Amino acid sequence: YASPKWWKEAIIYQVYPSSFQSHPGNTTGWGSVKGITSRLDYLKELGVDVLWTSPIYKSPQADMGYDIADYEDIDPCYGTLADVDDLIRELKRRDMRLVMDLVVNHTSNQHAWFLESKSSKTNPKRDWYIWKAPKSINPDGSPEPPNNWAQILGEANSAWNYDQVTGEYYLGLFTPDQPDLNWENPEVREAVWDVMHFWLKRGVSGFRMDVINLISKVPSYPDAPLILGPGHKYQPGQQFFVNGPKLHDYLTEMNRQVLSKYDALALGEMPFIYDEDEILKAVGARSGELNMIFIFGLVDIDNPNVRMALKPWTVREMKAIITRWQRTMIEKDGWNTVFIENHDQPRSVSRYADDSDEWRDKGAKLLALMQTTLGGTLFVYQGEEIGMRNARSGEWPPEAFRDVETINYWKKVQTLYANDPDMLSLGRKVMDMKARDHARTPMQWSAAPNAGFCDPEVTPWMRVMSDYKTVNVESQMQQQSGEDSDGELTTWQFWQRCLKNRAEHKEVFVYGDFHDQSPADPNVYAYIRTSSVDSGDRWLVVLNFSGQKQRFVLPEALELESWALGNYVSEKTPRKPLGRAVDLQEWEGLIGKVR
Ligand code: TEU
Repeated sequence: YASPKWWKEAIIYQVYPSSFQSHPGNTTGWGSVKGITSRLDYLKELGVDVLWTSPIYKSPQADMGYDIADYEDIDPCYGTLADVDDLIRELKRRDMRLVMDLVVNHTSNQHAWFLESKSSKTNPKRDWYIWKAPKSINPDGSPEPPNNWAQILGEANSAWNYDQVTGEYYLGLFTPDQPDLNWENPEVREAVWDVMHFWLKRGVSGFRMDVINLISKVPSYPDAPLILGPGHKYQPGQQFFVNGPKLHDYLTEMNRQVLSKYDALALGEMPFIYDEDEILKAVGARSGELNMIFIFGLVDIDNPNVRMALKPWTVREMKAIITRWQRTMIEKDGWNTVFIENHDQPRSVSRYADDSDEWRDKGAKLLALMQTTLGGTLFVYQGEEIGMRNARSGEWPPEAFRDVETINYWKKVQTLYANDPDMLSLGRKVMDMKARDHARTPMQWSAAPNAGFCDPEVTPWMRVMSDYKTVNVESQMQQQSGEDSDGELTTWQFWQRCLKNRAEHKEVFVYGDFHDQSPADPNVYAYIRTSSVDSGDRWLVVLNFSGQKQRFVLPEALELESWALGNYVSEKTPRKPLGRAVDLQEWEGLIGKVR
């Protein structure tokens, strides 16, 4: 609380532009910038301060805009630069801000820089990307890639792509459509700084920097160890490009050349790294690099070595991960991000709670209570506020998936396990549980055709989830507590209430101290948040992460003053007693003040 900042206190809402909101008369089936602008009052009412939009730049959309062909223009499917200026103006009018995605580990293979780079070995931009000669030539004349690294979004394939014209390979860590930029080259860094100035001068308030910890590669490009099983020629090379040797030099330079000149948010996405010292180098208060990063601990909880696979996990592990980063950032003067959803992850209610019709609402509210009472900057992903869930198991045929990662995954499974029905059905299960598309379906605004996402006669680019008639913004905002209901808030109304509570007690929930009260309990997560100012306000949070009733007993030193919020509390349900023993219903969550 000693160093308050807008980006610490802000509620940041992630908009996935293709699926957020289209506008009347738009026949593309895609969301648009105009559509986003039309929903600002809605977001304000929810309690949002800042929008982060996933990429809207010109792009062939090989990876939904994370393949950028022009950093200084908007893709026609989303609108125009003038639409963005309008969005920024309308945000400012409401005292809100825009944060844009900055994808500069790689560009699209259609970016002018890459087209030049690949045109000849002597082109001035040749060295803007990472080109290497084949490791060897096979007896049949075919070349072998420089090393065995696998693509991140298609681990059956090499991360190196052969170019017939110049006889060399270029690196594309994610897909062949996303060639990696060569950050060793100072001209590349200059070009990136220019892009950042361009948007900051236009009124953008900062960036979410896509895979920013992948920009420095180990220059010898060694082979990766064998991690993936039989049938996998290529292997994850993460240890050779995650937080590589020059990362901190580049981030320091970025800060000096660009960020230090604006009041801008520098938010780094940093997958594949869990090392405390490495992370603190980037987000320590005095690091001079980034303000905050997305740490992947929690969202990787069910990932073995690659994301498209399953690993069992326990609530106790989940609690330990959250507690670890809450404590670390407090003790070591860093800064947390609080998030459990984004466009790369399945829906949180399906993953961390129970998305059955019976428990979905309680589960979504439980997650709202948890997130709005954790320290750091809070992120809400579109649809999370109404408890949107994954497609039901088996509901989507394999062809329904649109994401390149899932398409590549299903291809691999079919190739490797064509005659193994068990492995094929396991593959389907992985898609049902992990596919990124679960989070990319159109926002459910109302019970109107296409869920109010686009005009009725237009076909949306991605299928609308089948439950939109019952689960949508309009009905959840309108429902009155009164005679005919039991007075319970809807998921949306509960989120709004929780966000308000956080905003009213920032010194506790955003900045305060954090102490786990139940590290050994296999189901209940209970913690104390203590105000960072002299008042010493203390709040208790008790969350039952199970579908069974549980009892939590308050530690001796604590005495409850009052319960403030709970996902079972309603006008007709009497308040919980204030005794030492807290009896919890299935998926029940409560917060209260401690004396
Ligand atoms: O994601 C980076 C990333 O590593 C993951 O979250 C990724 O989705 C996962 O590892 C795949 O298994 C970012 C973007 O958020 C993602 O949408 C892009 O596809 C990726 O970078 C490439 O730009």
